[in-house]
Amino acid sequence: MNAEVKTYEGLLDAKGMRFAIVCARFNEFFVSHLLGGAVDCLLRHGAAKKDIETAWVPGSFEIPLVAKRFATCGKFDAVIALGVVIQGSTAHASYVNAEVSKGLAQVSVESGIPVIYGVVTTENIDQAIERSGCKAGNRGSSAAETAIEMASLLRQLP
Ligand code: DLZ
Repeated sequence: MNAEVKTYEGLLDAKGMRFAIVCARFNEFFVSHLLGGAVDCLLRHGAAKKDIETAWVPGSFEIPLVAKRFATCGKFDAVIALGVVIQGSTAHASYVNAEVSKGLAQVSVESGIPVIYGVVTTENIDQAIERSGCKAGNRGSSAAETAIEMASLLRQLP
C-alpha cells in the first residue's frame, strides 16, 4: 500500500452497525450452521444482538427478493445472504446459483448497501459439511467478516 496517497480501507469493527441476514431453508441443517457462524462473528466484532435481524426464505432462489427489501429499507449497514446449494443429478442447482449470484450483485449495486454472497455451492454433502462449519471453516463467518469490512469501508468513502 502507498502511504502517500489517500487510501480507504474497511475495519473489522462492527460496533454500532446493523445487519440483516437472509437464510434459505433448503438444506436447513447446513444453513443453520452458517447462520450460527455469521452471528458469532458479528458479535465477536462488536455488533449488538439487537442490531442483527434474520429472515428465512424457502430456498436460495428466493434470497434476492428479501435481500432487496432489507437493503432498501434504510435500516441496515449490510445484508448477508446464506444458503447451501448442493449439485444434484439435474441442472436445477446451476440455475439457482446463477440467479442468486446475479440477483444479489444487482441488489447490492442498486441499493448501495453491501449484500454479501454467503451461499455455499457444493458438488456433494461432504463438501457442504466442510464449508458450513460442521468440520472446519464456516462460510457464514467469513461472509459476516466481509459484511463488516464493506460496511466500514462504505461509511468512510466520500
Ligand atoms: C428446488 C431446489 C433444489 C433442487 N435444490 C436446492 C438447493 O440445493 N439449495 C437451495 O437453497 N434451494 C434448492 N431448491 C429450492 C429453490 O431454491 C427454490 O426455493 C424453489 O425452486 C422454488 O422457487
